[in-house]
Amino acid sequence: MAGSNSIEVWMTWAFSPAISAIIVTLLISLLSPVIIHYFLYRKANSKEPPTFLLVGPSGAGKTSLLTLLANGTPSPTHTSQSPTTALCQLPSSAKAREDRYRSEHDTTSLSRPKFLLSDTPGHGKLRHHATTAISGPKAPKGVIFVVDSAAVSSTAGLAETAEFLHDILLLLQKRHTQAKTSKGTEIPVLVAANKQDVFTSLPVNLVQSRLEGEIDKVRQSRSKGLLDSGVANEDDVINGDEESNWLGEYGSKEFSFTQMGEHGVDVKVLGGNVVGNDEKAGQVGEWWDWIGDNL
Ligand SMILES: Nc1nc2c(ncn2[C@@H]2O[C@H](COP(=O)(O)OP(=O)(O)OP(=O)(O)O)[C@@H](O)[C@H]2O)c(=O)[nH]1
Ligand SMILES: [Mg+2]
Repeated sequence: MAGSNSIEVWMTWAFSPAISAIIVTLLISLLSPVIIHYFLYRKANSKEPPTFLLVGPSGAGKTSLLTLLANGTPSPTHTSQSPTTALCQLPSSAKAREDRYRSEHDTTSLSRPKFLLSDTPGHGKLRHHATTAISGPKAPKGVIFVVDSAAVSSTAGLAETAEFLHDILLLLQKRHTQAKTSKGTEIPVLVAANKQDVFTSLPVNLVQSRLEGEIDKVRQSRSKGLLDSGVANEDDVINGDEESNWLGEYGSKEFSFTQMGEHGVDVKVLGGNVVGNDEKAGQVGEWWDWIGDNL
């Protein structure tokens, strides 16, 4: 009874024209947006920056790219033995996703968001670092698969690169199809056709078509291998096991990166070079734009 009485007294006072009630109401209405903004802003700020993952065969230029994006200049590198992470910031030359509708003449400063770039070793025996980072609980914001555009002109180099890329794309595809909701499972992939400065390097469109052709061979031989080894049988085909191990559009004759869109993996192939001769050094503008688009 005493409780309801005191509420009644309080309500009577709150709705009365008393000056103290008006001041308190005014203070509440003025301060509450400020307080809500403060809490929301603090929450947004305390979030860890998103992570982009660098993967690709050994010698493709992942560590060189990491040092260039983090420090502005590429440093000399050695074959990586363990993963490393660096904090990077989008340069003002690249527009972040949130700034994409800004007018060219808008002079207020761009947001220049920060992100983490995580380098993984490309050596065959150390690729579990890359695969666990992709299939682990905390998904990366995007994957940058670095390719040596000169190495893919040789049969062996092309086969190694395509096989690794096939496995990475299949992991991402499985992550997407096995997820209960599609939220956070659409991980875009940038195939960074690096070393465009090298005389023997293939142009970007050729890097793309050769990789697509070779990935097609990999998925054919993997599916044949499953059937031949007895791991998969006719029942598996019916149950969809074979289908879930097939990259891209199931049963399609030719593989293309666009098929990955259906599986929540947007693949872009863009060229550049981390190091090179003086006037062409550090041509990574298209890659920065891709990072900005996906931040
Ligand atoms: N010409 C040229 N050389 C490059 C370019 N990018 C990287 N390199 C060279 O390629 C070599 C290998 O680069 P790394 O960055 O160590 O390669 P990585 O992908 O980290 O290799 P792992 O750590 O073994 O997986 C280095 O000698 C780089 O200087 C480029 O754009 N052009
Ligand atoms: Mg390295």
